[in-house]
Amino acid sequence: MGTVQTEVAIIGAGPAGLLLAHLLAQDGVDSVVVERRSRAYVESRVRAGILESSVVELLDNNGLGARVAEEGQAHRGIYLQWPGQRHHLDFVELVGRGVHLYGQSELQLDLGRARDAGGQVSFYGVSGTTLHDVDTDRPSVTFTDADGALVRLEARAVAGCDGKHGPSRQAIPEASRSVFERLYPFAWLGILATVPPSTDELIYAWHPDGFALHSMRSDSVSRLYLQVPVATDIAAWSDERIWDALSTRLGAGQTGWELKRGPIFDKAVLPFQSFVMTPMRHGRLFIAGDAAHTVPPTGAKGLNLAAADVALLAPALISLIREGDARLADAYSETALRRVWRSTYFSWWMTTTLHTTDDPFTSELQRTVLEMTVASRAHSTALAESYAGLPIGV
Ligand code: FAS
Ligand code: PHB
Repeated sequence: MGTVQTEVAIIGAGPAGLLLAHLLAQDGVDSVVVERRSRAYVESRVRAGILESSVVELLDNNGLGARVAEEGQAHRGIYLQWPGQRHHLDFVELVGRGVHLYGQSELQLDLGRARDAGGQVSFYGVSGTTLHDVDTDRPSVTFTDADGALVRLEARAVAGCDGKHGPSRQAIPEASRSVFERLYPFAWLGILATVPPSTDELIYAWHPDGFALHSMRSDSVSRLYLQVPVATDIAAWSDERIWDALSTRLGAGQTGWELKRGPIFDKAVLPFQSFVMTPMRHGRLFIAGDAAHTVPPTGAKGLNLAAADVALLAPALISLIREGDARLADAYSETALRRVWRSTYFSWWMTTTLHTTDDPFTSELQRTVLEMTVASRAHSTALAESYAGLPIGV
């Protein structure tokens, strides 16, 4: 078995893992990233699209803001709608900040290029990732690399950034772990289509047939989602059926507005789940991103939470490894979880307010909440504050 030494072993080359690696490198702390998928696969995954302004600022402050500024789109707010009603919530007017539209796959490209420039070691296409001795100050990770060689990665700390299905969570003793979970009776069918968006900013639409969201990736590519039953088979949804459902749900009672259609080049069913695992730290193992928590995408929080976690974790690891000062590391889990639970609540609120059920009482409550939100500055400010996000570390 070959041995590799580093200061921080990072499991997972998603946004959490690569952004953590970049923030550590900014302070000269070495890391090795271990990823089970190929780099091409990781960079091609179609996922999130919205960045909170505090995340854009974090990227910009760390030399990663150029393409976000050039190719991203600054959005002042969103549209909330239900049949016959469409209301724009102007976050900049309400809370002084908006959001940025920038695809997660673009961010993955930026992070990968930054890591190349730093000349740091990453292992893609690994298997058998196993964590060892995380409750000592000499933890390690073993794995089989893409060439079939066994590798032991020795480190001062391990960052579990391995998403919803990774091994790092299990390295925390079951007796020490608490899991909080909420499943939903629906999912999203998401598409990417080569067609200019039919809106300038995102439309979140409640409709008796089901929720629909009109997002975008550029002036020529639209990203749209529609609520479907949880066990939906994508094969049952032809392009025409998808466009018909989106047109119905987004166009209901919107006189003079029509949804433009175009060739769909990507479609998938996305499961919904609220999940939080505590604590986010055990000994020298620190968990960040979807490895610790997943939220329904309705609140556009998943990627932003991952970034907020590692913005806290990087200085904690730097203090621990460089100065032997454990105070930030000891506070990491509690501090991160405050934002995790706020984002979990907001994602649950957006999801349960906008997704149709077959209960008439719930439908009346949902319409009432939407009417209150657009009519009351206090309610729309509360939504704006959560959607645009709070400063990191708050
Ligand atoms: P990630 O899951 O991105 O990365 C974890 C990495 O760890 C993966 O690359 C994985 O291959 C790797 N890994 C796992 N096990 C491993 C092992 N044993 N060894 C080595 N590596 C291992 N969020 C939004 O805000 N809006 C959206 O529209 C949205 N859509 C989504 C669609 C899908 C299909 C999914 C799954 C998520 C979506 N999300 C969305 C949430 C998503 O953006 C996550 O919040 C974000 O990717 C979190 O980043 P990471 O924590 O880095 O986890
Ligand atoms: C996206 O553009 O992929 C997106 C935007 C907002 C959401 C979810 C997904 O709430």
